[in-house]
Amino acid sequence: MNKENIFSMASESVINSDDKLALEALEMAKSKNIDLMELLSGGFSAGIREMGEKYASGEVFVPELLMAARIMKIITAEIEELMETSDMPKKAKLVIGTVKGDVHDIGKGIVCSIVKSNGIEVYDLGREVPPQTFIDKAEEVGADFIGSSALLTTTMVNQKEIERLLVEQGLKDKYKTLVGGAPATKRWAEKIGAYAYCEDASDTVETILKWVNEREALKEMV
Ligand code: B12
Repeated sequence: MNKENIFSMASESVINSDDKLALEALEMAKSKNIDLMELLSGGFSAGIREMGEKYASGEVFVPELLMAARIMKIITAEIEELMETSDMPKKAKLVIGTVKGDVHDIGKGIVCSIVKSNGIEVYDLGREVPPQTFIDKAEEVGADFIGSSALLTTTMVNQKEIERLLVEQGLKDKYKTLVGGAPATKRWAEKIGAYAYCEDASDTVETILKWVNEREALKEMV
């Protein structure tokens, strides 16, 4: 079985909510030394995205989405465990969560796994997180980044609220804010004054590591 077939198998397992097939695809990918992060974002995520299209066209409903989401959760956890990097020196700290009113946390979960596997310390606040909680946690742990995920056009305003609170509390320059989720865009990030919009998990890693490298270069200069 080639890489393409394994990716289709992964996608199909999410569409059919088939946990056995999902784990089989994972085993197969492992035996072929396929990059598991790629399998997660290219294979399994393709399945959940297709479910989104089916939902939008009225072909499937919330219960089917929930079953597909369960497969994503199982697989993300499995892959994260395989990528365990607890002894890696930590390069930066990220506080992350899904904003208040929003329960979509699959994408955030993927971001957490991939970011962690690149040596970034992650504090995951879960979902339906009030704006002030992001800031309180960042203050508590001395974070570098605050990342918020929003999947609904009605909840993305909470990303703006985080920016407003940071300004109000004189903390705007202390943290780099990252916004993500399907309705977020580069334009939205600019409009609300966020540090960056990240399209996906690898974009998030790139953005954080670029900042880490710039900080290192600055340290060397002084
Ligand atoms: C699965 C799903 C659900 C599941 C969520 C389960 C879970 N635990 O997450 C359930 C069934 C619970 C659900 C519920 C609802 N959903 Co829903 N759901 C989806 C669906 C199909 C997939 C979302 C997903 O997981 N995508 C896959 C991941 C991998 O992609 P992602 O989230 O975009 O994440 C990537 C990037 O965005 C980025 N990223 C994400 N977060 C972050 C954060 C940071 C900091 C950074 C840097 C990057 C980043 O990196 C990720 C990985 O690459 C989408 C369709 C879609 N196209 O998004 C609809 C969708 C988001 N849902 C929708 C709706 C309407 C709802 C409901 C209101 C339905 C209802 N009538 O009840 C409820 C809302 C509940 C609530 N209050 O939140 C609409 C939203 C419409 C809108 N414009 O607002 C969508 C778009 C479906 C549609 N086409 O209509 N949903």
